[in-house]
Amino acid sequence: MYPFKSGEPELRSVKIYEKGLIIHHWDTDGISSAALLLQYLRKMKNELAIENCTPPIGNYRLSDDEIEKISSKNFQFVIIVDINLPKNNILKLKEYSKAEVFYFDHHLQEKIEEVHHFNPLIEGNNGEKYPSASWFLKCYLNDPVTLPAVLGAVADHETRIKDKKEVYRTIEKYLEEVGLSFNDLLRMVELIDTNYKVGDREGVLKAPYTLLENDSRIILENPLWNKNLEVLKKEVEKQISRPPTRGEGKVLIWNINTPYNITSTVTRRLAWKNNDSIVVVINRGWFTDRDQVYIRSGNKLFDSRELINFAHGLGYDAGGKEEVFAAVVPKSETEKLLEILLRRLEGGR
Ligand SMILES: [Mn+2]
Repeated sequence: MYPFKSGEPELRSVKIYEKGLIIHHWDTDGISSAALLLQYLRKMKNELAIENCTPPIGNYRLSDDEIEKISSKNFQFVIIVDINLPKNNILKLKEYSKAEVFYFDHHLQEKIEEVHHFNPLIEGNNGEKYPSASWFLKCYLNDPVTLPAVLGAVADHETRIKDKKEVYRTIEKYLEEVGLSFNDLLRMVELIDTNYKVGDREGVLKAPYTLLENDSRIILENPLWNKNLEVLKKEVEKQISRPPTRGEGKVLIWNINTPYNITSTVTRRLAWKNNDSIVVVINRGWFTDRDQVYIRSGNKLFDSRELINFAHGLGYDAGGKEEVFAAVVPKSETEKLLEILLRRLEGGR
């Protein structure tokens, strides 16, 4: 259980209100976390009016327009979950909406004192025990292990969740009890994530309500999500079967133009196929005004931390993981950034 200060989840204090908003990430962990919050709030006070929203897919900040739109609806409380919004963005939301703001996350971030900020990593807890926002919420709300809690954890780590021994043991026990396999979980995550990958923001917003049913069949047999998955799989296969735009040397480049948010998947698959190279994928088709630049190597041929910091230093919006670099670049600057990155990856400075 998450160590509470007072013995009761502080979130309970929203009981005095009538109207609230949940802002969540568009991926399975965000959707699962929203489902857990909805479930908790409904159970606590049936008459609460709760809405949910997600930033435009691919944007890790709320625009001024969105903040204004939210503010015009007079929410008394806002819960942000699983999305690492910039601090000034959250403070602006608080100031304009005049709502009480709760923020639950498990990303590395600085503590925001001006809102009710809950993040086990900031409090010095072991990240191993809180692999996802959904898992953290399960602990925070003192919930039993449910499908949304499990799905968020599997979504954020895929098969690597098996390395987190304590959590994985709990998941295995859950699977045995409900008669599901780990592959079923992976399949559910894949299906739920189709919503954002095809760019269906409405679908993302409806998904927490589907998860609230706590029924794996409703997820596995969802006709729309299965259709999405078929379309996405075909598109990924199509993109990875094309030859690179630049195929010589240590760095291979693919210029793609797909309207789907599959750049990460395409880059991963290409990196698996080209183990001895650094793979660069530029997708020109997801945003109208910006390009996605992904770099990945299956063999640790570059230091992504270093590259991310370098891009930040140049003022670019970049992030990633151990073996992945991801950036979103205004179209007019893509070529310039690519040139700089390539020089770095190829060894020159
Ligand atoms: Mn997450």
